[in-house]
Amino acid sequence: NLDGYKLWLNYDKIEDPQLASDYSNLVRSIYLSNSSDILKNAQNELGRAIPRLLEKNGSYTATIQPENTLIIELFEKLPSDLRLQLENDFRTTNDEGFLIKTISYKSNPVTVISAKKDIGILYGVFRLLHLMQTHQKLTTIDLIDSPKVKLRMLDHWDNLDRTVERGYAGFSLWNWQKLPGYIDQRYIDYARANASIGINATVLTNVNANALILNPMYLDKVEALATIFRSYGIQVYLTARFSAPIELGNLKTADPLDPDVQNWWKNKAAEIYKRIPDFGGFLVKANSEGQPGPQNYGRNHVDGANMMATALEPYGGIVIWRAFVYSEHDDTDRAKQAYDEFLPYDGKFMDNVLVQVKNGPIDFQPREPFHPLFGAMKQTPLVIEFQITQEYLGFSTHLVFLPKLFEEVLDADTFQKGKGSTVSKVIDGSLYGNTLTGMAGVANIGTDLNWTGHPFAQANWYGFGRLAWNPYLSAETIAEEWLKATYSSEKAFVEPLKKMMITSREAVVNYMTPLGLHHIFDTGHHYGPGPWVDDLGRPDWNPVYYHNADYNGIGFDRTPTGSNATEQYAKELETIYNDTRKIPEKYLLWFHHLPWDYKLKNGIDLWDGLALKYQEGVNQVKDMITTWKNAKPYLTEGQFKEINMLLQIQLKEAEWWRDACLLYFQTFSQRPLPKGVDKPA
Ligand code: GCW
Repeated sequence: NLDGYKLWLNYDKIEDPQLASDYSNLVRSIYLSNSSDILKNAQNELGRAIPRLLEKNGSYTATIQPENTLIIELFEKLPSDLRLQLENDFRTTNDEGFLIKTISYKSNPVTVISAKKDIGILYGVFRLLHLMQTHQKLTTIDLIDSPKVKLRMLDHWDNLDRTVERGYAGFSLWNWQKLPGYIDQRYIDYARANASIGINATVLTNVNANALILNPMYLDKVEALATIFRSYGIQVYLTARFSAPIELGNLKTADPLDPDVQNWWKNKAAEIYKRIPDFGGFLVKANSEGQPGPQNYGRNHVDGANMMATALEPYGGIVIWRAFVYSEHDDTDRAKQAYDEFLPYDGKFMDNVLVQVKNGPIDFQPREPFHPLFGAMKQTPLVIEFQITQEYLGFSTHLVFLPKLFEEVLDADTFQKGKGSTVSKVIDGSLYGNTLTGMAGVANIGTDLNWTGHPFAQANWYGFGRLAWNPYLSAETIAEEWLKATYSSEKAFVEPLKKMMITSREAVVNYMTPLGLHHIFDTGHHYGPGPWVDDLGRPDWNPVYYHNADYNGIGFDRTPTGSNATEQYAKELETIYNDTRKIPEKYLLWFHHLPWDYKLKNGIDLWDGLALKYQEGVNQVKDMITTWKNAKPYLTEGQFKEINMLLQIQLKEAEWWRDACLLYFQTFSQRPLPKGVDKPA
């Protein structure tokens, strides 16, 4: 099925005669300056889209004319009477923002796409095309939009041998062997897709990758990719292995306070910027899961990050330092360790350092409360790291719409500066007034024909980009945009499918880890259930560490009688989380160890409630299958079949999760399954 290759940039023919005629009028006479690579790409995109949407070419004028129906030009280059009309709107747009507006020029109505910089024009053109392919009325339009977050970044976990850590969509896109000479069309289409949703940064390599990427041979290849991506407004970043000065530079140490080490990084930065003047900087995983770091030399994260930041600073580069740390030598609750370790460093990092924090305190689970560092770390810009690839959410086999998860985290109130101190406000910088802001998503992209393995996983890439642009968008809006752009704008198709996508996140929580359970996945691959696993080398990797099921009950006590992780949250939340009567039940077993006969809010026993949640997850997948079958008239045979097969697997595996977890937990609860829960096969 080749359909999926074009992602949400299908540009299917507009069948509605009224819309087709309106849009044809709009592109009857276009002015678009193409004085830069970015603007040329804007023109290329129009050239690609208009003939498909309208079965005719747009016609262009060489200069701005009174007869123009669409004028696409930088604000400062617009004729003065247009500028005057738009001046006010430009007070609120930032350097990457744009406007699309119908105004009048020499007594004729004209639609103007304008921006302060070329990249805004490209974003505006993509938005106009999106509005067309999702059948919006455009006879008069008044749209101003600017991204709220500066770094909108994909983190690839791609190794140089083209395997992708936690990648379920084939191999890495980056063909290192053929680069730099051979430019795969895929690089361009990847950049187009990203630019269409506003992604402006990409980390090409895995945080666990070796140091080789920093060798000149590879830097030549990175340069070739950076050249393409630059023409779509995307900056390239690399992961930097902390021990690179030893591995590549033959130094005896990588101690960040050693002058030779500092010089090595300075020279490396100079070498990179000579090739790639707009190089973004380094993403670093240090002293985490066995990666080398400053602690190997008795130094700390601040020493390490600032040493690299010093090397990059002359060129405007930045360091993104990950806070995903937890140690097997520390028997503190794993959920507490990153906060304990990083909070004391607040205010000590250089201005060009950002700390990247995963959305939750454990590890990309189907549901976690937000990471307590958000809001607490007040003087350090934090990048939130989401995982778009579905390591703990059924790989590319299960349909799970992640923007619902992202939205839940972004909307969460940290209370760290009073009520309304949401994670979004931490991330967009509005809470503490920082200007360097970022959102990162671990990419789910690979060489599969449809890029993401599961066709609906494209929606997670799309949705991540949209939320990075505007963290206040709703998951519903995003689902609707994506469905319309990817499949069909028919209401009878969109409405039920939207509902299915929104439910899909709760479904996976229900059939994998309901009521706050977490990390009960089988070892290593993290695909199926493994709540019984208790014999791994590191106790903090054993599922039993997280669910603590015994004859008395189940759950992780993170209240003052247990690990007291709740103290890392603001008082308002600490009180709620500590209190079984106040805590939202979706977090119940994350924070509490409770007896099997504990009474849930609906009056039933915990054991029964848990079992019914597992069943609910299975039932929700059955409903998804029905919704998909009903959508058949709007789909090609290939589209229908592909997802139907995947949903059938998802159902089987939802049942597997339910049966495995309930049979295992039942050995402790020693209670029968309640009415309504299917007997295990
Ligand atoms: O959850 C773990 C993953 C690792 C990953 C690590 C991290 C890149 O299982 O595969 O390594 O998180 O985020 O560093």
